[in-house]
Amino acid sequence: MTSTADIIRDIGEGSIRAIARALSRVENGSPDSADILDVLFGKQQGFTLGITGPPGAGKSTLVNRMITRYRTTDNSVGVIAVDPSSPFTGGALLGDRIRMQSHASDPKVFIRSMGSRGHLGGLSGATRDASCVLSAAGYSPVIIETVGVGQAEVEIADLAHITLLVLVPGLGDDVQSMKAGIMEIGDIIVLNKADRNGIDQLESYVKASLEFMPADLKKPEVIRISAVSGEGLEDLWGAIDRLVAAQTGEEKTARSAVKTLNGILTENGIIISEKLLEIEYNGRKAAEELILAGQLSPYAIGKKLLERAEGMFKHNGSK
Ligand SMILES: Nc1nc2c(ncn2[C@@H]2O[C@H](COP(=O)(O)OP(=O)(O)O)[C@@H](O)[C@H]2O)c(=O)[nH]1
Ligand SMILES: [Mg+2]
Repeated sequence: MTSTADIIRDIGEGSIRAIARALSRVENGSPDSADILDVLFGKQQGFTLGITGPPGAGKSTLVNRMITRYRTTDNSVGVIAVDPSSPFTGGALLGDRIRMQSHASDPKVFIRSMGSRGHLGGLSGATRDASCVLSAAGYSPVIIETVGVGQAEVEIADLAHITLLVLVPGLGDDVQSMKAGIMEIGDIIVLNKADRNGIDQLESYVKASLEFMPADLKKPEVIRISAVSGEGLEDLWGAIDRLVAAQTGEEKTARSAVKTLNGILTENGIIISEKLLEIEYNGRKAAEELILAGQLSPYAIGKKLLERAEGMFKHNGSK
């Protein structure tokens, strides 16, 4: 196995193979992934762009346009396509690859599909760590495309410095915008397929919904585009550039550091809890059985584990 130090050195020298290797290790939660990420964390540069929205909204088509746009300024572009490992998204992902294929042979474009394999932090943890690797390897922007408008996607989109919510006419208002809080995901709401009927209704609908946003939240910009024809893209690029410019380096770094710490604490909490379950109940499975048998509630178990942890800390402190 290639050593951590070798991987990090090779990433510094721009080795695509080392980047792919680091990505596999962090995705699988391999034992040295924390050491790799520890070094790479401080080397991150540039910015991350999250793109979320219902399947078929044109996210991948837009990502393809974005890659072209950032390649003309000679940026290296990283793309993380998040695949929730559902049998239904396999096809969508294949479609993504085809739509981004024009960039497949460009060495300065790195496209990675993410599954939830092994990573304790689930897809959002795996995506966060992959984004750290790509960003440290010099890709900017790192674009994170995630399918859907549920809590998991919101979490993933929230990792990025700037997030775009892509909506389209005719996909059903129930799916895309009726969900409470969905409008609050995006810094920019992109209304794609402006060439289609229904775009005016969608725009009125979205703008009306934004009126109900809590007053202390910044309202997202709403921009119409057609990812296929290219209409409106200049406006969108301008809006993204303004948001990038408005975030100072320190703000971006602080935000990303706090979010990363929150994620790691949650993951550590899971590890510690599993260990405590082992000590106290002979493991999670046995604890679950106690709950199902009606002998203990999940709350009682949670309380017991915390007491146990506190007891351990007291014990260690008094030594
Ligand atoms: N008419 C029209 N079709 C589009 C537009 N953008 C994307 N599409 C089409 O919508 C379909 C889904 O696009 P895709 O990028 O895979 O959507 P994703 O699932 O959100 O990534 C494809 O057939 C695209 O060609 C657009 O602006 N107008
Ligand atoms: Mg897609």
